Amino acid sequence: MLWSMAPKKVEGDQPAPLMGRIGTNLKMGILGLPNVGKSTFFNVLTKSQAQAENFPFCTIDPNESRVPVSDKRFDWLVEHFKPASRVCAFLNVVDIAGLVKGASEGQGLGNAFLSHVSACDALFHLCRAFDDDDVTHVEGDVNPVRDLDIISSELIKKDLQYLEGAIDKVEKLTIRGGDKSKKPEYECLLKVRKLLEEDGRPVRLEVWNEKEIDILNHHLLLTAKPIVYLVNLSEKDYIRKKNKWLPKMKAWLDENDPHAACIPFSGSLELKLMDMPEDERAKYLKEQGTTSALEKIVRTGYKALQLEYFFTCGKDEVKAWTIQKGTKAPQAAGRIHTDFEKGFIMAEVCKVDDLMELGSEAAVKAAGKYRQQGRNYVVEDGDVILFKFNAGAGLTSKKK
Ligand SMILES: Nc1nc2c(ncn2[C@@H]2O[C@H](COP(=O)(O)OP(=O)(O)OP(=O)(O)O)[C@@H](O)[C@H]2O)c(=O)[nH]1
Ligand SMILES: [Mg+2]
Repeated sequence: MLWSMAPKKVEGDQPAPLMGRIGTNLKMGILGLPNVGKSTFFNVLTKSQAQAENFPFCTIDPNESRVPVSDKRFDWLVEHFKPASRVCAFLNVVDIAGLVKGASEGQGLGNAFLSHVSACDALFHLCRAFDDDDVTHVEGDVNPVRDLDIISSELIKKDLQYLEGAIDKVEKLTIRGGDKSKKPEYECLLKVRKLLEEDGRPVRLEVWNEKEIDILNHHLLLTAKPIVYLVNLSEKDYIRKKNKWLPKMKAWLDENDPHAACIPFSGSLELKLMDMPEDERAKYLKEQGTTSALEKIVRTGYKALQLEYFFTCGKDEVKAWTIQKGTKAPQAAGRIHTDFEKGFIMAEVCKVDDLMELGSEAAVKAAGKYRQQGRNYVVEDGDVILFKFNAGAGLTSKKK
């Protein structure tokens, strides 16, 4: 049965260049058919008041907000260091307009909608699996598997349209203009077109080499964006962890997006919880034998963006610094201050899990688990780091 599937690990996965935009200000967009509960979900997630009403295309302009990423390790560090200030990591979330069949040909909000998807780096694909005769479904009835097909095929169609123009441009330069430097790009784009057109497969499912990723990152295709699937259930189904669509959706995912995470949640339960005072909420969840899915959804979204964080800790501040996966120590230091990157000497690193297990920095040092790392060190999620850098006039070490 499908219940909170974790993304499957790819065998023999090598650290490869990342597909997508470079930077740490990346966004998760909420994708789905109109009137499936995207804005309601956005509101409970970000504690905002975006308009959510029972009619399709209620949302037109995207709403954006950020949500704190909850993390027990961060809470432990705050408890341990008792800092004057604390800064956790945040996930940027964008609520976008609903997409309908034919959007790539201009139906519904058409291209405006697709440009909103394009501005996001990964997507929460929200599927309606709750019955409610009062809530209009644009396709007439509830069928999340059909909805998955509609949206996936619109994204593929839109990428194909985009490719027509892109291929034409490069073709002019390389085939007719004789510019050999554009040949690899031309060939890569033809390969993408074949994948989308003949196999109907999204770009994100294919394994690409470094050069191809570099080319694809100039085009940022819609089907290259990672997707986290969210299944919106009734409160009752969510609590009993049962819904007739879940096995069918799992079969669809196995076939169409086997490495993706899929998380069931209940918009109506989350909405109810949001309006309760803290103690009442805890009591209700205990009585029902359930938990809110929001924290997990936020953490999974953050991972889908290929973001992670390291910590700096002290009496002044405990802070989670967002970096892209695969960032090396000097560039991670540069997140704090450009001088840290320019004058980088080394990083003193320990794992937050070791710190939590052994209880203090002194104990971690005594156990030989505090490591000095140089400029080639790839920072890992949950590293606790103290950077040493050359501040210009002689060597100094500075704590942040
Ligand atoms: N029963 C039930 N109704 C919901 C749920 N989530 C949203 N709704 C209702 O569905 C209607 C549409 O909700 P929205 O959140 O505006 O949906 P949307 O996907 O943002 O819609 P568009 O912006 O038009 O694409 C509203 O009447 C909501 O009250 C849910 O989890 N359960
Ligand atoms: Mg909306």
